[in-house]
Amino acid sequence: MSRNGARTGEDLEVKTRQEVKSPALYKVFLLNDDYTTMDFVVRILETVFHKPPPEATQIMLHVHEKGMGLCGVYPRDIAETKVATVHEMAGGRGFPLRCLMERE
Ligand code: TYC
Repeated sequence: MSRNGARTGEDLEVKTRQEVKSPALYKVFLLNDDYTTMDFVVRILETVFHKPPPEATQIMLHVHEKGMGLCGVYPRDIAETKVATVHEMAGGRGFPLRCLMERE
């Protein structure tokens, strides 16, 4: 704002930068456990995270061997929905599969 209260080019530049700020992103991970079947985890990766079958198998094996693995990166509401969907689908089948999200 200038001394006489009028908007300056600087004010407009600040406003434009705020309006295009992109939303925070969250990484969604699957955790390993001893009970969930490999087939079920692959199906979760294909249906919830839209991974093609060979990549879904690769991610599942990575989680099985290393303990956790990245499934995707999403805005917060989408990441929350994916975590909830995994827990609902796993719980419905009696599997203890866990999924978590972490701000990027
Ligand atoms: N460790 C499980 C088994 O041997 C398979 C598994 C993989 C479970 C990935 C969870 O996120 C997971 N049946």
